Amino acid sequence: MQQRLRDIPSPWPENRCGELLHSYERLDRTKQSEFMTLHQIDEKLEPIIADVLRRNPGEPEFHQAVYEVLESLGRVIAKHPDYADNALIERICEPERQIIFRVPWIDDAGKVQINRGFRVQFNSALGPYKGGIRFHPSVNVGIIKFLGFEQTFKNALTGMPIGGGKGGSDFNPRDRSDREIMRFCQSFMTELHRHIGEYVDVPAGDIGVGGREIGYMFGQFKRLTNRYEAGVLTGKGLSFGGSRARKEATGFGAVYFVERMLGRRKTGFEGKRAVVSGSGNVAVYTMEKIRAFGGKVLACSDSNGYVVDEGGIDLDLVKEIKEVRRQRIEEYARLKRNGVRYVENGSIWDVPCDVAMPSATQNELTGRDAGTLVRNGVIAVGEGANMPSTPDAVRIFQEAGVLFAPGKAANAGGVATSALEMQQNASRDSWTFEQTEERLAGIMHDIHDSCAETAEEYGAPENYVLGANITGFVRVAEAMRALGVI
Ligand code: NDP
Ligand code: 2IT
Repeated sequence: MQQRLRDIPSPWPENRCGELLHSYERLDRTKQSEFMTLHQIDEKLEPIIADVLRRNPGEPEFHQAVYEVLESLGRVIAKHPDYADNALIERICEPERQIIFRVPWIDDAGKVQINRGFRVQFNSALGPYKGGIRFHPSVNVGIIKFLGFEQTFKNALTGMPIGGGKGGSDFNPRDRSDREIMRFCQSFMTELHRHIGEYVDVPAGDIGVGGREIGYMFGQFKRLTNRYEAGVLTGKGLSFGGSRARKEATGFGAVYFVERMLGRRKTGFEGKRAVVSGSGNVAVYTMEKIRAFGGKVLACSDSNGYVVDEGGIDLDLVKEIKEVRRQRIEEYARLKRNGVRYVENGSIWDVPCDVAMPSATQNELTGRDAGTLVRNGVIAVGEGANMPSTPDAVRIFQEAGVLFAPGKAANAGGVATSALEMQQNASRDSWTFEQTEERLAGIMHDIHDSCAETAEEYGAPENYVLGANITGFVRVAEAMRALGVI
């Protein structure tokens, strides 16, 4: 029997739309239809959301990701009711395969450590599963499922032949020696290698996984399989089959997207003040491209705090601190005293700016933060991270008329360039930086334009959330229909 929404605990206690979703059953008929209109939720979709909540308990990030996509699909179902046939949407919400495994390794003190490894192979309608690996203590199956679900639509938006997947571990790389990182990566790959392959599933990096970790994992894959299968992982170093511009691609791509979005309002980054959260791979190259487009980045952060540099963030210093010394961002303020402020445990979104680019992690920008940004006159928000804005924050931006680029569209440049790396590996070729960046820019412009066109087609101009969700969904749905009940 189908469970009702009221029987399921609210997945996002702090969120207005989470509360609304939870209390839907208690509203009278008029209020229920107001809710439906507000959220564009087709009545056929409500039991699907209820089922996802019931069948995936304790996974609030996965609930949130599914809810945010299904919220956009009401208009598609109204126009093309057949997309709701044959449990197509239910199948899209169910991962094809979920792998959970033990990762034992030995630390530098000789002590045996245990972590949990995950790979969720979400959807392969468009191509082999593709998506990053995250090493962070917060990782659990719900987080990997949310990321795999998002990845499926993101990858569809790139227009490349790649399905969606995600993996990771609750391993905390912080303060671990290089040898410990290597031993962990080798143990992780010792299990993962049986589940991946050039035509099966192609992992890459994400939080806590960069070129160094991909190198150790590729080395172990090669050793276990006795195959130089370059296309099995992307984000590789240039010395062993990596693509130029992959490291820069997510950040650069996000800025290309936002620049084009601003262009529709006859403006651009030139002369704008930007705030970029995080100081990892995505954040660093987002900052670099903003500067190249004539903008000034005032602040960046890590999980301990944020730095504000009114003179504009000194990127060489950030790279030195984060990529070479692997230290905390607080070090920036220590090394560069003049005009620099370090704030511990505050919100970086309190810093007034024209463009905000959250590039750290999920739900890092709340409704409160969105309110502050709007009051401070923000004109555009581009998500470099995956789902960094809470549903409340997204609604506040949209209601205030702020241009809002959702992660699955704005940060797709990373995975798109991974697909370019796969192309180079398959043809045993190696392109120049310029060639690769040009392809990336073209892909980002195409993603922007197709999201904008879809939003207009469905009567919601400038609603990039709707545009991205519908475009991605339709591409996956069309392929799934053609492949039969799979
Ligand atoms: P990195 O590990 O290189 O950097 C992550 C940054 O975010 C660090 O500054 C980190 O700070 C900060 N951060 C991580 N977790 C938290 C947290 N819980 N609270 C506050 N800050 C946090 O990762 P990436 O730059 O690769 O990834 C950033 C985001 O971009 C993620 O959402 C990822 O899924 C997304 N993404 C990444 C792509 C890629 O190609 N790498 C592609 C598309 C999206 P600290 O060092 O203190 O932990
Ligand atoms: O979230 C993402 O898109 C990534 N972490 C990159 C995935 C990839 O396969 O390059």
